[in-house]
Amino acid sequence: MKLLSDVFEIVKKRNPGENEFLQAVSEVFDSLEDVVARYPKYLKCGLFERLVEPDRQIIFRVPWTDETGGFHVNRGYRVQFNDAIGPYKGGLRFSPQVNLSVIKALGFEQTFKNSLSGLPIGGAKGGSDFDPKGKSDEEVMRFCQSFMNELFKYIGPDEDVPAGDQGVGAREIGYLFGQYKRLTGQYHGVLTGKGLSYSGSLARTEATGYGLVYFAREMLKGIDQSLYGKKTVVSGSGNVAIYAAVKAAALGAHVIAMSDSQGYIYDPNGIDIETVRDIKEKRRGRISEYVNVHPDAEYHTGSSGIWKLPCELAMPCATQNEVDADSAKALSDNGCILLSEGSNMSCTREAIKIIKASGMLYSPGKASNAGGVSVSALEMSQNSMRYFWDFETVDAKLEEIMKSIYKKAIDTAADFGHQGDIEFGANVSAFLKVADAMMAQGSV
Ligand code: NDP
Ligand code: 2IT
Repeated sequence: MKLLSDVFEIVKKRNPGENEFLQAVSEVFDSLEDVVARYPKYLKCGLFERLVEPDRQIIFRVPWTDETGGFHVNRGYRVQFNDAIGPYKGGLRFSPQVNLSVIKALGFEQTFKNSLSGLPIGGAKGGSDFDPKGKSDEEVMRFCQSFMNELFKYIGPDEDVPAGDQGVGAREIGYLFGQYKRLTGQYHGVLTGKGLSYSGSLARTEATGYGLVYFAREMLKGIDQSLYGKKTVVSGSGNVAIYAAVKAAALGAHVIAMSDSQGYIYDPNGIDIETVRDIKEKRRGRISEYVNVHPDAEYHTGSSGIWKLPCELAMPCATQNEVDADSAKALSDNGCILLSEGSNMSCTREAIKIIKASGMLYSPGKASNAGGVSVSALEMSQNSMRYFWDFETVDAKLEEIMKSIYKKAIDTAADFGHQGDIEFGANVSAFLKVADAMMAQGSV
């Protein structure tokens, strides 16, 4: 009989050079040795080989023209990873760093995250190597329309429901939705993260960041601590980072630093989040502009320096592998007690090992950033009902979902003798649900 390590060797051979994807698979597989020992049936029936192969990978040409009539071609992706527990669900990322490996890694992660949410959604991810930075609204609109001209063939409210991610926010979702509607004549919940005037959900914008902080609060409760008064570093200054900082501050944390892809700001007085929102949400500017409004703050070029700042709570909310071994070591040396991932796959494998060995609390993105997709699923529910819930109702559901994910992870970890290991508990609990659904449906 094959071992899990043999399966991983096959994955490596079949997906050469796909480093991000291999990283995501090995992170999950490392937690599953104990599952295989307890339940050999999964290995016997070849479930792991099936789990690591996406159901479908769609790659397409996206031609568009710029303001001057110049012609461009980007590459579009949609990887429909696994629909064992519900229709495919997951975001779209527009960034020059996008490639098949990144999208497969994110789609694989999404399958487990969506399982943890407890809601009936399968896993997918998509996007393009298009960079929305520096483009006019009209250029972004033309790109989104061209992207949807192909994508619409593969999505639907009971089939596959994309949403936002890096580089895809309310503006892009609006253009994508408009084009889907034009092409199909259908007005339904085929995308989430829609504007509030056209069937979006209240609290979706805030959901990932708020959910991250609700999750961190549960982790801290586990060691009889709270966020109150804790020096907190939040990397990034996009959708996830901004609402993580808002909620952390509302619960009494002292948020001292944020960043963007070019550098970070340190404000000993506490980050003024309204200034950050004005720069990043309203003007799509650079985080460096913060010091023009707050001269006591410092701006440093290079984003990774943010992890050298002494802090008690670290919430990476920018991108994958933003915390490497050096950064993890600096955090633990400086007395940080918690790292909770807001971005997907924030930490390298080496960084996770250092963080866990140091005794810091650690949560992987698939658990702690699941608030975004959870409220997306609530948006789907509201669209199906042709109804809406008020902000407090959605926010209360979000809070309950984050608490339940924490409990699932902690209880599963304890059940397997890995007390307190949230990464292990999240991976195993998420896996068991997906695996059992696949077996029940005869897909193995
Ligand atoms: P946004 O595009 O809104 O923001 C991304 C932020 O990260 C920007 O501030 C960007 O800076 C910064 N950034 C990008 N690359 C780097 C880098 N290499 N170093 C430092 N900063 C960087 O994206 P989101 O906030 O939506 O997504 C952030 C992360 O959260 C991603 O990993 C995403 O997959 C994950 N996530 C998002 C969810 C959502 O609902 N949106 C849900 C769950 C997870 P700049 O302005 O310079 O580009
Ligand atoms: O990584 C993620 O969970 C997201 N980008 C959100 C996906 C969604 O469908 O809301």
